[in-house]
Amino acid sequence: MWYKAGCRSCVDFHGLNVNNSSQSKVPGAVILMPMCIPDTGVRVSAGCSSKKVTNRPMTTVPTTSTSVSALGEYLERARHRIEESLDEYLPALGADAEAVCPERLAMAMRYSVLGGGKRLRPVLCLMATEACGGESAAALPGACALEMVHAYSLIHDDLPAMDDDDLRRGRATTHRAFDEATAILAGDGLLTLAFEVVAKEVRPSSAALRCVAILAEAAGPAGMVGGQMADLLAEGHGEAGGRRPPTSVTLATLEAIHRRKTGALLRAPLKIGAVIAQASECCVEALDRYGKAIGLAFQIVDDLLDVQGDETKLGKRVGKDSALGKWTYPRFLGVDGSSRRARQLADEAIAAIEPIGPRGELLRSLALALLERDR
Ligand code: GRG
Repeated sequence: MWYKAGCRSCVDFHGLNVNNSSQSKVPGAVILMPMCIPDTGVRVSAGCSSKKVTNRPMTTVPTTSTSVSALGEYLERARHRIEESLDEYLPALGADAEAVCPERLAMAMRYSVLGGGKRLRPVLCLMATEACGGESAAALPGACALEMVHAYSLIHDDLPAMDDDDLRRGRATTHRAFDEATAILAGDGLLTLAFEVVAKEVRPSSAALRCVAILAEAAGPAGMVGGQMADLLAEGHGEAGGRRPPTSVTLATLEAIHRRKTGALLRAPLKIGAVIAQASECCVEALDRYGKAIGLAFQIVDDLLDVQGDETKLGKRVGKDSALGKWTYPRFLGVDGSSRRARQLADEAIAAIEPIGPRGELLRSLALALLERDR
């Protein structure tokens, strides 16, 4: 749970613990007051304007004083909708389905995507759409595509040639549950399906085209894949695939690696969500700055969890980074320095969406909540 001693009422949302007590342990955390906005179709004006005027918030639109329980409720409902949509987009099982996708591949893809996870990237996408006055339903295809790309990256990252992990989301990694060839193909299948879903389901087609470009850039050589390669090289992965002693890495290099490896796919949902809402460039840019800051903060917290986290809650091995002598934030800044840097980035994220006004309240709460996650 997020809030430990003294917590009066907590909701545990897959490690994004949310507390409706006003005594948050996060300095400066805001208290959310749920406020229902009727489905008037009228846009509530914020600093940035969007073309879209439809308005059907998923749960509540918080005021400037926001309760953390509103965030918890939102996250629970969003996760449910995302998982329903993922289930529909993924290849089906059964005799008739075999003609479309081999059952073993469908099973491995479904196993990898539907087996838990915080659904942070799709949630960010839905929140961004709503923050720009759009309908979350319109963002579901983009949100699911982001989760598919994320699941693919985890499958491939866990492979023996990469991190060689046997535990993910509290159960066997895909190559352990199936086999390596099936895991590679499940990852490939998810990556390509993600683009199919965006191209076919995001409307209008001009928005779909833009989303394809954003997702490709975030996932590809300039983003996640490039970051993964840079990380392997920094850890001493030789050109011939062998290991050599790790190179000397500076904090700036580490930051550049993480901004691509983890940060890019956490930044993309904000931009995709804003594009789907047909938001003004001002809103797109504000949300992009938010995504850039929380993307890095998320990785710093991940490094901290590898030092301080609970393996059972995390559902993956801990202490691996330090055991392997990996470059991490705690190694450069220590635990306290890393926590301070994460907090600084969360503050940057919050400041970035100032122009969005009250509609950005859930995103503000989420930025603080991510600092306290325990998985
Ligand atoms: C192999 C192409 C390729 C890319 C791998 C993202 C990545 C690049 C590797 C993951 C390594 C890792 C565990 C990084 C730490 C940050 C991170 C992405 C954690 C997992 O994301 P969560 O915490 O996972 O959102 P859940 O299970 O909640 O979805």
